[in-house]
Amino acid sequence: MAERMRWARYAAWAALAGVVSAAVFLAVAELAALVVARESSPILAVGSFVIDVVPQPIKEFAISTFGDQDKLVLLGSLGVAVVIASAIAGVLQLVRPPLGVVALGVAGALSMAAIVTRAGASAWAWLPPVLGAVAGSIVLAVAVRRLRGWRDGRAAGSDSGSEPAAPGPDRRAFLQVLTIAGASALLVGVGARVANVATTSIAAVRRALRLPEPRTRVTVPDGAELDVPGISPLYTPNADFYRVDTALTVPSVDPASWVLRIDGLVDRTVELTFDELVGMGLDEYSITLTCVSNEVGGGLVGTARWLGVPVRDVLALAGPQGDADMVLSRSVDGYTASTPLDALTDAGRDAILAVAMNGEPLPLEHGFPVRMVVPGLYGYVSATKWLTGLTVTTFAADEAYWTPRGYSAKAPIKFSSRMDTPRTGQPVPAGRVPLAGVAWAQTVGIERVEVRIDDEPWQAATLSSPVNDDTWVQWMLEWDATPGNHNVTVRAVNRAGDLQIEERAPIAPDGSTGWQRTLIRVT
Ligand SMILES: Nc1nc2c(c(=O)[nH]1)N[C@H]1C(S)=C(S)[C@@H](COP(=O)(O)O)O[C@H]1N2
Ligand SMILES: [Mo]
Repeated sequence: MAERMRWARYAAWAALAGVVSAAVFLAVAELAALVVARESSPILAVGSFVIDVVPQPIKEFAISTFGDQDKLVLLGSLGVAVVIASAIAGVLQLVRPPLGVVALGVAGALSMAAIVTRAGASAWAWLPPVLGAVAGSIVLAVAVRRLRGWRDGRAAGSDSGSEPAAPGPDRRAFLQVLTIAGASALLVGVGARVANVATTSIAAVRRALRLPEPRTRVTVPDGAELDVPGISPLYTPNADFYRVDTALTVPSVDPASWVLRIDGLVDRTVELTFDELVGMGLDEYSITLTCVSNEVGGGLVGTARWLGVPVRDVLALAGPQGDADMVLSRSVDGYTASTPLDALTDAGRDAILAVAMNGEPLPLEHGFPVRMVVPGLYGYVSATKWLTGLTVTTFAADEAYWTPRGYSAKAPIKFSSRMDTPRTGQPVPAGRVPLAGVAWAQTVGIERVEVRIDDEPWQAATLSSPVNDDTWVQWMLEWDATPGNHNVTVRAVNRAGDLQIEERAPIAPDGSTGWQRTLIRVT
């Protein structure tokens, strides 16, 4: 009985030694991460890895159960798992050395695998988990050796099993190792993590970023914005701008280490830093961006003033070769888009690498620090965010992310029009009612917007003064609304004289078509 109690006591000390060793592991890894590779925090890397491998239904369950606390719950569970596993490793080291140290080594190898396989891992990312595992193993081995000395010394020195008069040197050494290692791990680990977050949070980097003044600015003519309540503003505030991407967590890209690689069918491969890019000179462009997934009347379209550099100037540094017809742009998260080479090189088209949106550096979720924006092409074939590479190639040789997933390799924007106000389900009082919205035909421009009430003749709407052909225009029509239900239909004519397509088409494979028809109740 006393024997078993004694065993439990030493096992408990060994478990504590295991937990302290794990704390040393994590603290050393955090410190090393701060110095050599800031993204290689083992806890966060393993957490992200778990998020990536967990099946979608479990993800949805977690989100519906824990709401936006889901990531906190994940990290908490991970912490509990680490404590339990490391306690077991401690006991193992006591009863079957060196199994505890082996367990720590395995944990180090697994976290290293989670770290180096993350998109964007730097060259030294493997080092922090290795250093952490080595330090943790040393602490575990030393501490448990002392613990055994304490246990065996007592077993040998006391035939009755009673307490010796004075604590043995091994007991004192064991407690010292544990206290010092535990306290410094806590201090160093927490300190390093806080310092890491405080100085590398990309949000902080973005806030501190100062871009050079643009050489030119967009001239917004008088009358570019109509004064109608409920109409889309000419420039969509960044906070309201639609967001579409495949990224589960917003990628963190530091402009200080950002490099754009231009390769493929080029005379020379070129690598461009962020400073070199903006050093080419920034100009301001007004461009309306549209998503292929935008349904007729939908909200996946927005306009911004972008600061950027023409893609053709950047490509020219590398010298695209004659047989190329496509540029495969690549994001840090592995996403790719296929853009016809001539859409990027045509002197008449303002395809840009954008670094700012509506007067500030690109918001993180809109591609910080650099994205593409190409007038006249849907976002999925042109507007790559968190851009890291341009490969000059051919449509025959390469395909982009969405191509094998049911969308066309090439996708020019189908020009369209939308009514913003009034909305279905928003009854309006009889009398003068302004009908208003936006229409876009990037690279061509909008000639006319027409509105039809029920089966009455089409009426021409008033247009705002266009900023340029790449920017949507606003339209409005004063309507003498009579009580009852009315159908309002909108269509546009572009500057080439084409009428907006009436026939309905779904978003796949290359964008929706149809005239928006809205039922308005007049009271
Ligand atoms: N890296 C990356 N870039 C991307 C995407 C993506 O999934 N990943 N989606 C594209 C699509 S489909 C569109 S419509 C635009 C949307 O840009 P926004 O989110 O800034 O509005 O980004 C494009 N760029
Ligand atoms: Mo899109």
